[in-house]
Amino acid sequence: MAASGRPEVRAFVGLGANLGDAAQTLRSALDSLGRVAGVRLYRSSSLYRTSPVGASGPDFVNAVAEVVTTLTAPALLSALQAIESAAGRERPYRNAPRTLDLDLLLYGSARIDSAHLTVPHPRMHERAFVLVPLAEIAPERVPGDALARVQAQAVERLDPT
Ligand code: PH2
Ligand code: MG
Ligand code: MG
Repeated sequence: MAASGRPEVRAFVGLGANLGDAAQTLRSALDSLGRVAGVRLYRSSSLYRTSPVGASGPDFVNAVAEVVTTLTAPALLSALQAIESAAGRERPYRNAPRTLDLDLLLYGSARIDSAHLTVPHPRMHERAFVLVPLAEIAPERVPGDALARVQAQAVERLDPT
């Protein structure tokens, strides 16, 4: 139990960007995430260059972060959307190229199906750009055969700079 009286929950956030200086945007988003009241950045994966999946435009940079939070899942989602907006995120059409996308992948072991939020993220197990960084930091959260099923999707780990 944290000082807020709410239990601490481990949540995983997927980060992606394919407009502007995507790597720098992701580093800055990780920093912003750790500064949200009620959120502690526990660990983050390497950055990966990935081919767009079901989307057009330039390659993406993706990563996954694990946070420990006393926020509810909807409150954490709002915080993620505020960070997206601050990075200049616009939504002209579905899967449009984006300056920053922050997706709530997992919230403890919760299953959530509301109008605004579905957790676990409904498409995460089809996406190497989520599973490869997630497996780097939390292999126990990736089902055994999941990585093999997405191995055709191009994912390249970027050197730390
Ligand atoms: N995000 C999408 C759709 N396709 N492809 C890659 N490589 N990385 C993404 O973050 C991504 C995507 C929708 O959010
Ligand atoms: Mg997304
Ligand atoms: Mg999103």
